Amino acid sequence: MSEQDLAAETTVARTHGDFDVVVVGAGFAGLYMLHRLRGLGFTAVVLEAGGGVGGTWYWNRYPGARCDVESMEYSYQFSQALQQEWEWSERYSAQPEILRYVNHVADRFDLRRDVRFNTRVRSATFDEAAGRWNVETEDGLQVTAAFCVMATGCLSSINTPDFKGLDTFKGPCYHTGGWPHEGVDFTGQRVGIIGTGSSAIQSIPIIANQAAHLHVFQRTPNYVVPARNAPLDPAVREEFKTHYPMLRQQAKQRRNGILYPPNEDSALEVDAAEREREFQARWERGGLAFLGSFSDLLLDEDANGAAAAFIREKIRQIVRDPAVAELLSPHSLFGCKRLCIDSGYFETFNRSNVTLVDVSTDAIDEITGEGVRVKDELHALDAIVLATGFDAMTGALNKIDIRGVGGQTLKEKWRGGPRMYLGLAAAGFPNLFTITGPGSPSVLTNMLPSIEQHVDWIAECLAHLRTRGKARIEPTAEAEDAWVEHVNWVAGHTLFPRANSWYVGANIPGKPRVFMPYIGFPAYQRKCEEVVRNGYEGFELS
Ligand code: N01
Repeated sequence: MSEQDLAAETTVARTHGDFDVVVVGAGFAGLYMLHRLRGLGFTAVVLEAGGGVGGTWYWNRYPGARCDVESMEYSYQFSQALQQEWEWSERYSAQPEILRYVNHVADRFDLRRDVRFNTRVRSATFDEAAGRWNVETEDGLQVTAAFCVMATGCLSSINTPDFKGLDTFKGPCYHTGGWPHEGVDFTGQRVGIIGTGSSAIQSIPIIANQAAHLHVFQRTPNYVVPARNAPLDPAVREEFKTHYPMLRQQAKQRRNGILYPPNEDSALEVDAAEREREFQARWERGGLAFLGSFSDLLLDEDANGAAAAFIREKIRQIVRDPAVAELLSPHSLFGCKRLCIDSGYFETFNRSNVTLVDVSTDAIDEITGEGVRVKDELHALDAIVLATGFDAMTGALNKIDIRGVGGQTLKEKWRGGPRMYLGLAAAGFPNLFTITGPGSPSVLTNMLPSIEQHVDWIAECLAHLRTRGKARIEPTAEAEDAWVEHVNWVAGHTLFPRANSWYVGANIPGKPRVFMPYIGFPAYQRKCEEVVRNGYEGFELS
């Protein structure tokens, strides 16, 4: 079904009148939320800005876009039938396959009829007298519901830096997070890509293969480990399918909800040869498993430095020009920004049609009609790719005018950084939930189990309220304060907050520096369960 067909089809979604729940976003979170709500007999509508389902996988269609969590784990587990019938083709799925999967889920569970596509939410206002949320969209639609669930994604608000002259560039300019659906052919073109985060690292090898010349504008080099992607081994697929429930349970006990085996040893307690062996084994295995090489990589600066040195040595071995290798070598903390997973990234810099432009000390001065100017040098270009990331975790929520009790806006409440109880709800905003909001493990984990855990918690909470005849739920300010303090306390025992990452908002000028996600998926799940067991401790129900 084409997106136009889908959009046309969904205009029949009932959007007038009152609902039990309005859900914003039809990515993995919003779709599963709808499924759970229906199962419990609640009426719900989903409002989605895009022309189709899939959220991040709907928008991020840049060349090489691929998940860095392995396919057999990056999938829903709520339906045993679904996880048995779907056949992933590669170890790490590429964006088109994930989008096919999420469309399959939407069809299989008949979800589209309650989704209104091409509908961007402008505001959500809590009507205190009625105890309901009024949600308004940019095209003037008004929906009211007793509860509002924000399933707006952690990395969905794109960051376009304020480059002088950007709008004067004569050629096309693309953002990786909003790639044209018809694709882009760079054949014969001089292309400039700004940024060297995960999105750039995936797209650079492919664009370099096509373009006449690729200029990579790098402000900060990144730690990158190989994905070692390959067709999915049928034996691995079968092993998962046979033991899915057990493996899913095991994954939930891992710090980031991913199954790779963590090594509990300290990097400093083993000798240099053993350290090297472990790093090398993980390097050869590929993917995020490198983070599990030793238990203290993200806790101890010396342990961290050992992993950093190992990767720098790999870069020197791969990149032939020593000056380019040095420029590509990060000297920041390892793993405290999202670790990048590549397929041939460093090798790409050995190509004669690729130039690395260092903009670490001399920033990009301006973009002219002809290209990108750094100091006195103009890099003439036919097309520009902005791989400049996202206003993470708070960006999508702050774009919506969300008003709670007394007309207070969420944006105002979050002026000093996001404040939420469990990353699920905020004091002063009754009956509003966020899926994988700030203060929950979210982006530090495999997003799928984190999403399912939040959706299940919210669904069961709403069912509980209905059973008890309660109409309103809101966290207390005390519970919220204590949780925010706890999130900071845990982060403070790690190296994470010291890195200039999007986890702390460092990529967005003026954004308050707060470490936003919660470190520790198993402890977090236990806490959420305990809150329920203690009668929704920390919440006021009325
Ligand atoms: O964005 P980023 P991303 N001048 O913020 C640079 C997920 N993801 O889209 O580091 C020059 O990481 C910026 O430089 P610096 C994943 O969680 C997952 O790549 O700020 N450069 C940086 O190099 C990931 O972490 C997957 O100095 C400027 C780059 O732009 C997250 O999304 C794939 C600049 C932005 O990197 C975001 O990744 C892709 C300026 N003014 C994404 N402003 C997988 O699953 C910014 N930059 C594999």
